[in-house]
Amino acid sequence: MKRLVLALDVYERERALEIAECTADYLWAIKVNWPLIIGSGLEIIAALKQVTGLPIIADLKLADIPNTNRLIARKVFEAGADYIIAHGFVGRDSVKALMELGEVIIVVEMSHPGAKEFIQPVTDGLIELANELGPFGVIAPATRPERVAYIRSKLRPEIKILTPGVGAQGGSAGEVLKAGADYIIVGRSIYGSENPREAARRLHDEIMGV
Ligand code: OMP
Repeated sequence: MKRLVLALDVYERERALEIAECTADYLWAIKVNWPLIIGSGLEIIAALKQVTGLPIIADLKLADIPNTNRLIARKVFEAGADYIIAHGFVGRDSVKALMELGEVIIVVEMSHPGAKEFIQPVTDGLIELANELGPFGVIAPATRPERVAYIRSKLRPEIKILTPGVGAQGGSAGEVLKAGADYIIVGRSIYGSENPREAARRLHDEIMGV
């Protein structure tokens, strides 16, 4: 089973399409974040789907009132996104508004050091929110496998755990998968490598070996 998500955080359309095409064999999905959308426009979603045939995760980390979340998400799903990443701390009404439009992934804890300041203290509440609403998945930190194990122990088993932070942020794919992650999200270690296809293949092999 493919469990690798490419975080395609480049600006340029041609570069994005080239990297996506040469790594697609090893990916489950491609994640598109603000850098690529700002650099290449929302149409990049359809172009990536056409070139790779893979699901697209729109990582906008939406955190607004229900109406604004809805206005944004409608356009993003219309553009072809299969999943959208949203913050849960804004409250269940804001997340529910998105879930009426498509598949949602809720951030329950982030991978950077600053996540310990405000997000980690409310992770338990965010897990409860996810258990109540039943999104496709949650985001949890590959940089803290022990937190992924904790989140897995509290989360309904059918809700997937997607973990960024492998490679450039110091996390290990093997460790976080053993801790209970379903998918790993990797950006710079693939798109910043001299040979993105080879970097993706190595990660894929590591995943298959777990
Ligand atoms: P690299 O650090 O380059 O592998 O990229 C990680 C990707 O995951 C980037 O697109 C980040 O915006 C994203 N991300 C995190 O790094 N940490 C998080 O806590 C959450 C995300 C995310 O939601 O994808």
